[in-house]
Amino acid sequence: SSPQFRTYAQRALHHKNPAAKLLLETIERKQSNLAVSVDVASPKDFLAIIDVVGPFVCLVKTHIDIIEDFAASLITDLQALSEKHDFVIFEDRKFADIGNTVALQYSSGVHKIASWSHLTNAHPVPGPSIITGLSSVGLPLGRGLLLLAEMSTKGSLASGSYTESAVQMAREHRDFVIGFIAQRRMDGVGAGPDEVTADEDFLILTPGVGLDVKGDAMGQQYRTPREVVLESGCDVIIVGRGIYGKDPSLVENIVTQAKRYKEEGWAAYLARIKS
Ligand code: 5FU
Repeated sequence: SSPQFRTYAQRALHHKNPAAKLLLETIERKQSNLAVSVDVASPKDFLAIIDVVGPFVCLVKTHIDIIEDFAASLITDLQALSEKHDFVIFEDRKFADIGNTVALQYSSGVHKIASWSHLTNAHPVPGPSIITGLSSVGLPLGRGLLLLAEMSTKGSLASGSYTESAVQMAREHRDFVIGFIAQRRMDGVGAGPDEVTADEDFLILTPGVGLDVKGDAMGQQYRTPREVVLESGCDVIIVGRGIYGKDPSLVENIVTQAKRYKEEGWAAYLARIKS
């Protein structure tokens, strides 16, 4: 059967990549397919939000280059929260350059992403060499890569044959590419019937999730957890402003929203595996 009708626990057994295994096991352990995207500039707010949502999420997604006055101690604090609350870390870096450059951007510079982020992602636009570059750094560390097969924004160019090529690239690098940022399942996309192996099981992490609004003023589009997980077969819902809203100091509201999205995401998953 398609992976979308299997439990997260069953799927964890069949993944060899340590980051994929960790994510699936964490989802099962915490009964949460909710990821929170913490897109705030203040390091203090960043850590405070993560500490508050930590109990409810399987994964925290970062844009580390948003943080003002970045200090290496922030990473130590983030890792301590990841241990305390049992969540996976995903730096949403969206690499998009030649293999040699992305390998340096991933390992070095101010942020040294590979040293702390279990998952990162890349645009497939440069072709397979971007995977070669990133895997030279990430694979020995047990990291995993997601390819951006689709985007949530209005007018996205990542569609049709571009999306199909992204899936083909992933199929050829199953050790490191564990799945996609996409809006739907990618099982069999772009492949003839003989090309899809029985054990093909890509993780689908999906941004553009919101319960109260349909989008923002800059092209973002939101769908509900039910549409994303039950109807489109995605595995993880990624929620940013829907959870921390406009004021990161409103702790009670953040807790309420995190619980709400966690429950909606899990109910959609339970309905999916029953169908
Ligand atoms: F790849 C993508 C995409 O297609 N859409 C996105 O929104 C990534 N994102 C990220 O998810 C984006 O950079 C934000 O960090 C987050 C969505 O935040 P929101 O506040 O829930 O809209």
